[in-house]
Amino acid sequence: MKLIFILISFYSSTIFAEDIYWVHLKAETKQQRNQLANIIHIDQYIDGKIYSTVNEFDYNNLKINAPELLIESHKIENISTNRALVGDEVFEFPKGEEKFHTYAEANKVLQDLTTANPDIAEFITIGETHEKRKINGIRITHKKNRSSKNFIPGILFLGTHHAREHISTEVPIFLAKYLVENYKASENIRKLVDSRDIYIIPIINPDGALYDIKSRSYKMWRKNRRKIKRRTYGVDLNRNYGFEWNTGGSSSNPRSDVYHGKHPFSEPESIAVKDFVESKSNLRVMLSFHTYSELILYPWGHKNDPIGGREEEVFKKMAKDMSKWNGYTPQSSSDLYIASGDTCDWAFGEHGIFCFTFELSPKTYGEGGFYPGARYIDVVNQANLKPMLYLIDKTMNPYQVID
Ligand code: 0X9
Ligand code: ZN
Repeated sequence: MKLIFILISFYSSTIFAEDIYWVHLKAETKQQRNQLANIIHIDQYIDGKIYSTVNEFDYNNLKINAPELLIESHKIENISTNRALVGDEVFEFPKGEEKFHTYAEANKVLQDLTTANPDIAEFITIGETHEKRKINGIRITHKKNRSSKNFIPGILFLGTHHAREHISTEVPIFLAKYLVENYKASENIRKLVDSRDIYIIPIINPDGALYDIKSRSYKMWRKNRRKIKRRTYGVDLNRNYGFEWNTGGSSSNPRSDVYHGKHPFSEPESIAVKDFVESKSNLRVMLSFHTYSELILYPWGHKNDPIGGREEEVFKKMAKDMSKWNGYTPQSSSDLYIASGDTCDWAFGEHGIFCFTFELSPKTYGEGGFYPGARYIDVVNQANLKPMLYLIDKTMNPYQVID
């Protein structure tokens, strides 16, 4: 009897996944969009309508605070019925999705690339997560640059701040492989690698990304895995950066999917990015990958005002140039909706770095949303190769695009 009781209490305290709801909302005006961004995370905005996948807490909040905007909704069955068993340490993507890199597989790719190509690649670790996983990456530049006194312009690519956005791990891994593997054969790549300092960190949030695939079922998880209290986990890392933090489009409730954390840079993952960026004075350009919607976003995200000046022209021209290759829509982040505490507002606002957010494919929820399937990997990688090489090239002097 006692044993049964222990077993029941063990499982009830370890089995946990919230229900997830699909919602379709009316948001014809920007004011409505911003009102909603204070309550939920917005997956997609199209023709005056918003579509999103929200957790139970945000869904209930929506029903209380914006019922007039809720057109239709339903519980996502195959997600909510998949309950997570905490403690299961074997990580693999769900059946048919194995082509996606798990955290361990991503680390192995980075490790193998550096071991086989020590002249141009170096394995880096920028910090540790709540669950003590290392946040790893790769530095690609000719080794002579590591000790050079000359200025070598730097660029930083970041993937997977948001757990469920797994394609945003794939594109930076693909870039790392492409640069290293084409160094000898391609003169263009060789020139870039010899004259730029390229940093690629494919998974900022490994705890969240692994949680999202635990027991080989997707959980629609977004945040990191900070334990706040029993059954309440996670800070939205893209609301936790310390520039105009908590000034709109984020929540102070830990149960919300857009919870901004206790204070700016309260999370080890965002601190790791901050410390890294601040330790590299040569960084001029950044690109943070997210999914989905097919957008190229640039600051500001926390307010509607344009950034103005020559910098705005640079952002717009670069975004437009890149959109020719991937077909994504270029716009300022706040054109989409106001959200404060994101990576790029901080990188640009605090350090003047030309920082873009790509919302990778697919374009719509109907095409799979966060989980479009492994067949998207090659397509998305290829679509974004030229934009990434362009950014590496322009890192020498971003202003050249308008001069
Ligand atoms: O909301 C986000 O953090 C990003 N979208 S996602 O679907 N990947 O979660 C977009 C951030 C863009 N920034 C602002 N609107 N400030
Ligand atoms: Zn995201």
